[in-house]
Amino acid sequence: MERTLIILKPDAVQRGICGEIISRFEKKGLQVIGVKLMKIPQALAETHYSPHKERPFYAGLVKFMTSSPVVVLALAGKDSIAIARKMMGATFGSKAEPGTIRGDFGVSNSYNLIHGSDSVEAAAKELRLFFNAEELLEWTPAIQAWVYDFGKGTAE
Ligand code: D4T
Repeated sequence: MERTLIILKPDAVQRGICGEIISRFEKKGLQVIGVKLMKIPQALAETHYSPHKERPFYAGLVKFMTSSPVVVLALAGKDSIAIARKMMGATFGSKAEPGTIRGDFGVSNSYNLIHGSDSVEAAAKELRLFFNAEELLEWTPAIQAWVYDFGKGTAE
């Protein structure tokens, strides 16, 4: 199963909507294989957002992400990266479609509630940055056989 890194940003934690967001992923069928509350150290935030280093919003973004605790999730599922991104919605809360996490819960463009890895390479790198190997658990949900069709041997 593909893995992805999700960060419920400081605004999601402060607004008390982490449970609702995690619930959406659980109900969709994505499996939580890692979760923790943490305050992101400055150096980790800078590394994580280094692709945006030259962008005008970089300094504000790092300040925001280190300002208050976040909830970090590792999710697993077939095509979990694309599915989670679709559920998150467009980057800016003001533009995100209703039905998406950003569309339903926020209006701000910079306080946009959630981060999700955008590629297999980014997910692998980000999961390594935020979790030790032993913090990611291999487990089989009891409902797995009803979440996917395994009739042909693979998850469909
Ligand atoms: P992340 O990376 O947080 O999952 O968001 P996106 O993939 O949807 O968006 P992004 O990488 O382009 O932006 C990262 C992060 O920066 C904030 N941001 C972005 C901002 O404050 N001002 C801006 O103009 C942009 C483009 C929001 C998300």
